[in-house]
Amino acid sequence: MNQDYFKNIDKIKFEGKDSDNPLAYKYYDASKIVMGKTLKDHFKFAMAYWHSMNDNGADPFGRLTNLYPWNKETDFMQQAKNRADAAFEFLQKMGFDYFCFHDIDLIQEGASLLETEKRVGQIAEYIKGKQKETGMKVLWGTANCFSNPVYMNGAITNPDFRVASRAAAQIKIAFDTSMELGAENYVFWGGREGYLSLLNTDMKRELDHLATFFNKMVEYGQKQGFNGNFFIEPKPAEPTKHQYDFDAATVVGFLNQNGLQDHFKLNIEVNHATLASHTFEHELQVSANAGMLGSIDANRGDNQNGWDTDQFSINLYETIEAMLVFLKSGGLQGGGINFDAKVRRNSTDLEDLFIAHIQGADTFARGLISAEYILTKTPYAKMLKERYESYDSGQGNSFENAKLSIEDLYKIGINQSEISHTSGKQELYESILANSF
Ligand code: XUL
Ligand code: CO
Repeated sequence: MNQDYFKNIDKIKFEGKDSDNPLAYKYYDASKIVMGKTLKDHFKFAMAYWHSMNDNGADPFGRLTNLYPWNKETDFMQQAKNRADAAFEFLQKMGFDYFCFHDIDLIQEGASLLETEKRVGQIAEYIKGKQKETGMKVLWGTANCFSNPVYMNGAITNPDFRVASRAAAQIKIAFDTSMELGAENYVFWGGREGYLSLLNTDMKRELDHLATFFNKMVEYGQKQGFNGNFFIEPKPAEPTKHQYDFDAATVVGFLNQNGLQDHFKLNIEVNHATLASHTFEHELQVSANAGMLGSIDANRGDNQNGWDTDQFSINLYETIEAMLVFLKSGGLQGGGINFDAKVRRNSTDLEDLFIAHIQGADTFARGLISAEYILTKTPYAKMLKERYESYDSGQGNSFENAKLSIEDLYKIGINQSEISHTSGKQELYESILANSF
């Protein structure tokens, strides 16, 4: 049954910055070329199934405020089909080509894992049919190994092997389903992989289990002919007090230490970066430094709140700084921009979903266009290059190429008298940024 859930909303068009139509793109012109590539190809915008199709406004203090029409159906299979219909209608109207999902976003979890496997398999068939009709693709799939109470002590890092093996089985099902739907990537977000108290935790053993499991997933993916990327999505805490995939640097270290560096990349989420006391651009840069900048979960936090508010992106300054890193490091490896964001509990109109995603897409488009402007039309790149020019030739260059010993450095350094100050020009860099849009 193909209902028209958003019948009052037409396909969202690009109308330009002077438009006052909230249901039109002001900056996201999909075919616009920036740095030699269309905005559509740079971004690969994706809808997050769990927020946009499943969220109902419930929070830890209050019941749901907004049961979407496709979720009102009580028969779980019909509900899942209605939800898929709504998802595909939404994607087509937004002009997005991709979605991301957890296994149990697609359909209500069964009483046993076996029952869940059956249900997920059935709805995947239905979704595959809709993909054939519309050309919609999966940016990444994942397993929800954090909602079911069985994971209260962790999933793969659970002290009890019975739970760890259940998590492994659930991940295999989610991975197989993702492959079935042609997913370009597969994500691991370890919301319950970590500890609440170190007193009752053998951290080394748990981390070794995680590494062993990831290595087995690499083997399994190869055996199945998976051509995509595995991504780890760092987050320091929430729901677990301390999560093992704390931030990008921690994850890069873990991957390198366990021989996983050639098979994994990172999925960086804005609000996870800020929870780790970093900026979004810092986390992108750390990933890019390691050659592991895979994908982005786009949202923003709230300056007054210390938790994951998952709000849609509107922070232009933050996005421009991020897009500078994005362009300088050659974009994303295999991934895209997934709006891991939800409308507020009191945003209860269906059009709010559209307005939120439009603003998110416009913010990224505007950020990228401004970053291109900064890199090509302002002194920015030259200023940055000149800041390091003492390493471009002479002794600085010898040091950079590891040709100077500590004794050599001593001889050079001991004679550096009266080093004049060189301004860092931070305010000038900031004014370039502030005048770029
Ligand atoms: C949680 C989060 C997840 C992952 C996928 O903070 O970001 O939704 O993106 O499990
Ligand atoms: Co996320």
